[in-house]
Amino acid sequence: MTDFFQDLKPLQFDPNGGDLCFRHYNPDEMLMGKRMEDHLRFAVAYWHSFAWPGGDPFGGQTFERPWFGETMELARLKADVAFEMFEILNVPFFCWHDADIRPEGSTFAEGRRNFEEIVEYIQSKMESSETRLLWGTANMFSHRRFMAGAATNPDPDVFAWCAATVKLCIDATHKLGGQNYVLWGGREGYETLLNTDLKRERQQAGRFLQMVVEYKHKIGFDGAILVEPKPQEPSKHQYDYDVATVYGFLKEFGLEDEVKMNIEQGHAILAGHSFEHELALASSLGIFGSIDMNRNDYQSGWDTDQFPNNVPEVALAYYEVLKAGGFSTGGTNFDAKLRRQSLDPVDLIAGHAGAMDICARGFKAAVQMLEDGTLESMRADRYSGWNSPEAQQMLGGDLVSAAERVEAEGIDPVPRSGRQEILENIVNRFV
Ligand code: XLS
Ligand code: NI
Ligand code: NI
Repeated sequence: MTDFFQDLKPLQFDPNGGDLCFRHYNPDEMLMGKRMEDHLRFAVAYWHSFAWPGGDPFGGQTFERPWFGETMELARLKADVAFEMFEILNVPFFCWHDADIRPEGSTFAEGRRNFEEIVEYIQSKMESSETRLLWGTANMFSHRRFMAGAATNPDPDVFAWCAATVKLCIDATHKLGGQNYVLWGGREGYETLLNTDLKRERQQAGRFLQMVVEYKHKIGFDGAILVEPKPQEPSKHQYDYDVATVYGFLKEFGLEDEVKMNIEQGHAILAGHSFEHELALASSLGIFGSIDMNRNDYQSGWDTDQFPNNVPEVALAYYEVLKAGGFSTGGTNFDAKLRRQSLDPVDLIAGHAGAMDICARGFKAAVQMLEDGTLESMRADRYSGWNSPEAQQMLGGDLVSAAERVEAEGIDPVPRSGRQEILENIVNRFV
């Protein structure tokens, strides 16, 4: 045991408990025939919780963690503390980037050895832990070698480095029993079109993703490959802009049956959408995978990665997740940072515990909305005209036959209320 969390004990479900307990998240509560834990599949993000120093665009490190530094001993200490936190939170999953868990090393080979050694260490920790790996990913955006992109870099040596890195990270994800592998392309975009061959860069990104899928099949990794869309930041423009853009990209490269989406709440907002829009669209396209449940501050307009704290928003998101059939390999990852003044170990616990409670409340509301059925029956009723044989035949016909019906049948459409206020009032009964 480290002494980082001192005497903090694993949190219990207690609706009337004190500050450090779950008031709503009850892992064993049965909802729609399944335990709440198995519905929500919470994950801690290693990077923001254990590797992020607390900087913002105007200032650097505020957190002083005993494991900060680039040695293997400190990397092991970091893993020890991480697994202690997983136990305190009783969280079923975690996620990492290569850069979060190992010292960089001065050559690729040294970095690889560091990584492989720490992956072994994490594997040994997982043997005595309930917490499993939701996904692994590669950080191909922080180091200066990636400043002009990763797989989309004008320099083929960077492409090679990326290939070597992703191969290593998929191997490690496979070894640790990870359920997904994520690609988020923070630098896969551009700063200015004046120096960018957009066509070439998209081709490189497409070929890279095909290579990732080919490798997954080659080694028999049966987890899902997920792309995480984000419109901009750090790049001015990113190719994985939003779900619709990524779907077009997947179709172009023949990957629409191989790759699914990891959708982040804050990224949806940055793209000018709602979270539930991105979820509903991914679901309708058959590419819904997993979620990063962290929000942005609506005033600051950048990716502040805060823990969720808005039950109605979360409820509408889980409503879409449930309509998509719930998670299979995916889960609810908190890709969330503490605020930089939240210096204490207890802040890390409170941030996650509060987020888990918010999600539990939102999820329960979503279940009730679905079980109540009014929203879905009103939606079905709105489209009920399409159930008639004439309407269905029209879709199989052409413009001419549709046009002929108008006069032959004396068609004169009668506008109907969309009932938005009534629907919003219904949602309000549950949240
Ligand atoms: C950044 C992304 C990142 C991915 C993993 O905005 O959300 O944290 O989830 O690389
Ligand atoms: Ni993000
Ligand atoms: Ni994310």
